[in-house]
Amino acid sequence: MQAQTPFKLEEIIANFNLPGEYIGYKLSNDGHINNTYIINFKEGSGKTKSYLLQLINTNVFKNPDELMENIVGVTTYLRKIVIDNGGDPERESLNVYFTKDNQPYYKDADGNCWRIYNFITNAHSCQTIDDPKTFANAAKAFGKFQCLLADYPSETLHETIPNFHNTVSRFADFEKAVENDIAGRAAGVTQEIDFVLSRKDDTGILVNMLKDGKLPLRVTHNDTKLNNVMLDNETDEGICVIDLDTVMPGLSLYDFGDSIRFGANTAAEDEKDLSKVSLSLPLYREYVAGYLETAGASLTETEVEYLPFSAKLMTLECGMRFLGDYLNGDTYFRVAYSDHNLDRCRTQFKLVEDIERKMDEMQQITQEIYSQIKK
Ligand code: ADP
Ligand code: GN1
Ligand code: MG
Repeated sequence: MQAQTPFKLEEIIANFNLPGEYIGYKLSNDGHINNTYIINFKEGSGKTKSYLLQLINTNVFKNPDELMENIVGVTTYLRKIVIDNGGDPERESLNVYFTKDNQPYYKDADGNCWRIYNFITNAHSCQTIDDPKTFANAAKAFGKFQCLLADYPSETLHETIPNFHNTVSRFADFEKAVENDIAGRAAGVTQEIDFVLSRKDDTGILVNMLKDGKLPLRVTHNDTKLNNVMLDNETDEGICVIDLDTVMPGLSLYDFGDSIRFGANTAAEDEKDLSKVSLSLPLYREYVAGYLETAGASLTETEVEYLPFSAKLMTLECGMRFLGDYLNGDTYFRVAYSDHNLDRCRTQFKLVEDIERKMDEMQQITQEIYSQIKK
C-alpha cells in the first residue's frame, strides 16, 4: 500500500516534462531532511519508469535558487566526466529534470519547492553494514567523488547552509540553544549538555588548522552518510553519490569523519540500548582502506594524520546538533517521536567516548594502510 502524502503529486509532476502516464509513488524517507518520493510512470512501450521527486526542505535550505544552481552545476560537471569515461550517466550521476518553464525546480501555490532527478535503477542504499566490503565500497565512492570535484570551480558554489561544519560556530549555536531553552528541556539533559561543554577545546582544532593554512580547502560533499551513496544490487559497488545539497568548499576530514560516524557505529544512529553502540575497528579499517585507495594520493600527510580525530569531531558535532535541535523543540531534523533527537544525541556521545578510547588503535590502522599506499 502506498503511504499517505498531503500533496497532490500528480499536479506537481504535471509541471515537468516527463513522458508516459503517472501511475503512483512510494515514499523513500531514509534521510532526515527532504521528503523523497519515487514516482512511477507507464511508458508507451508498457514499461514502467521511475523518477525521484523531492520536496526541498526550505526550512533547512533557505535559498532554493542558489541550492539548485549548485546542484545543476555539479551534476552537469559530473555527468560529463561519466560520459567521457564511457560510463552510464543515468546510473552513475544525478541529473536534474527541468520544469516546462525551464526551471530546475517547481514552486507550487503554497510555496513548496519540488525537484526531480533520475532514479538510479538496480541499486540500493544501506542504513547499516552487513558485509564489511560494502563499507569499503562506499569509501571508494566517496573518495572518488572528492577527486572528481578536485578541479571544480569552487568560487561558483554558494554556501547552502552557512558554517555547516564550522564546529566553533556549531558550538556557539549549541550554547545559545542551552541558554534559550525554548522547549524547556534543558533541565532534563544536564549530563548530555555537560558532555558537549567539556569538549569545547576539540571544536576549534580543524577550524584553526584551516585558518592557519595547515589543511587545504576542497570541494567536499559534507553529508557522507552511508545512505547517501547508491550501491549496485549485483556487485554492491558504490555507483553514485547522491544527496548533493551540501556540496560546498570544506575539508576532506569532514567527509571522512562523517562516514565513520554513521557507518562504523555498531548500532543505529537512534539506538536506545547504548550498550550496542561502539566504534567497530574492523569497519574503520575497511573505510580507511577504501577511502585511501581512491583519495589517498591527493591527501596531505596532515589530512591523513587527522583522519581518526575527524571521526571523533564529526560525531561530536552531530551529537551536539541533535541535542541542540532537541533543546530548540525539534525544528530541524525529521523526528518520528518526541525524544528522537535525544536518543540520537546519546548514541553520538557514546560513540565519541568509544572513539576517544580507541584513538591510538585508529591512528595505528590509518598509518599502517597509508604506508602501504605510499609505497
Ligand atoms: P535527504 O536529504 O532527506 O537525506 P536523500 O536525497 O538522501 O534525502 O534521499 C533519501 C533516500 O532516497 C536516499 O537515502 C536513497 O535511498 C533514496 N534516493 C535518493 N535519491 C535517489 C535516486 N536518484 N535514485 C534512487 N534512490 C534515491
Ligand atoms: C542529515 O539528509 P541526511 O539524512 O542525509 C544532515 C546531516 C547529518 C545527518 C545525521 C543537510 O543528513 O548533516 O549529519 O542528517 N543533513 C543536513 O544523520 O543537515
Ligand atoms: Mg540523505
